[in-house]
Amino acid sequence: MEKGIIVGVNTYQNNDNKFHEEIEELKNLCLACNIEILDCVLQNRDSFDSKTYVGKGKIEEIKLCINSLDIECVVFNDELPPSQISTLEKMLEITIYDRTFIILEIFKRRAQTREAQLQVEIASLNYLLPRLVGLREGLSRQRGAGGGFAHGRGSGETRLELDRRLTSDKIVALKKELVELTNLRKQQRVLRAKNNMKIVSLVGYTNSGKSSTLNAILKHSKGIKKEVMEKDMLFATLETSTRSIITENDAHFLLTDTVGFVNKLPHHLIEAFKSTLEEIKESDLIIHVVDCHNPHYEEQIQTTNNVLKDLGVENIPILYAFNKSDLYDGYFYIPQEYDPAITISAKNDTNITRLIKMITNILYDSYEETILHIPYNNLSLLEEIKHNAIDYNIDYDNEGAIFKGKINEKIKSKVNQYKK
Ligand SMILES: Nc1nc2c(ncn2[C@@H]2O[C@H](COP(=O)(O)OP(=O)(O)OP(=O)(O)O)[C@@H](O)[C@H]2O)c(=O)[nH]1
Ligand SMILES: [Mg+2]
Repeated sequence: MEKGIIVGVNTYQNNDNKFHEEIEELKNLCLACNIEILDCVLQNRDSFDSKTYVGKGKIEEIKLCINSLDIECVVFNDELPPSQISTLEKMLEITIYDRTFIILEIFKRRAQTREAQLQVEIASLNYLLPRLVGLREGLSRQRGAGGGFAHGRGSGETRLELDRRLTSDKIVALKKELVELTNLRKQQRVLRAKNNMKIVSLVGYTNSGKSSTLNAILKHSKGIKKEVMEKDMLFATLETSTRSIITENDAHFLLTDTVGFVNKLPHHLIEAFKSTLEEIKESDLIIHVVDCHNPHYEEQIQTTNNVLKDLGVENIPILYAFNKSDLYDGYFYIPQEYDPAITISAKNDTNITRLIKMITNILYDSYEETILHIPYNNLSLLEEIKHNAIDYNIDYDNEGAIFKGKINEKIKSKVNQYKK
């Protein structure tokens, strides 16, 4: 483990809570990168110092801290512009990381599929591009091998220009490869649309239980039950996975698990993950999973909603699922502004059938309760009706089939003459 300290500036005038939550979260993000945080140097200010992020006095405090605790790196709670990084590295003579770098590093370690790897690499290179000054030993920073931003400083301007060009070229090449993969996704989406398939996306703060909720719903599905990974770690899910869900009453939808969001999610990451997150925009319904046991759940909801806004997600119904109710002491009252909403425990299977019922009610809102009498000479129509219906049962009499259930707009016009 590398030994580090965190430096943070609280610019939220009236919100100490939010700031301290961010610092706690950064500690966990650092742990996920094998950095153990031994101390924090924090400061309240209206804005960041343009040269040194914190005030001059604080720089001395950081130096003392570095020396007394044998610190190897300093992690800043915000994304630092390139000029601040080089100033701070000169002043402190130590490896410097910022929040964005740490998050990118975690994503890099977790990315499994080619698509996720490409997205993370594009985001990292875009982040590095303006920070190339001093990065001489290749583009990927070697941790523990003098990997700070300014190490190896001293080569000429021409080398820097070359590095910049090589990095830009690499970004272009990676983007091209990503577009090819994304096109495949698009084709799959077109196919789904043709099949009139409903799409539901699970979104929410990292570690809130999105993947667990998908698995819990899957247990009640009549379809194939291939579970997704759930784990107590930040950003366990980096790739979207989709499962087909068939409910007890034959409602059918596709359920998609997505990457979790976090405070100050780097802009470059959102950009790079846009193609994957694009799917959220095409959903018929979003399930916003919230960890109601987390004391900062309301801020996490806000952060998630802000990222959704950044992605251009609008006019899609949102159903709030307040998860981990089993951990909550007593009864969890859902604040009024979150509506429709439900408390669930993905772990204990509490309220999952009710959640599924709410999902299908919203998805199939426009479906109409109908009774039809289909003659035996037109039974092929019955097959088509079944594909466009939910909650149905079929009986037979002397003349044909009696269908009772809910049907969609598409089939309604075709069956008018058979209405009872
Ligand atoms: N007690 C309790 N723990 C839960 C519940 N749901 C999920 N968890 C735990 O919370 C942790 C995170 O769950 P995930 O389902 O991986 O969370 P996620 O939202 O998919 O997280 P990321 O993919 O990292 O964004 C795991 O350790 C789960 O076992 C629940 O209802 N109750
Ligand atoms: Mg997950």
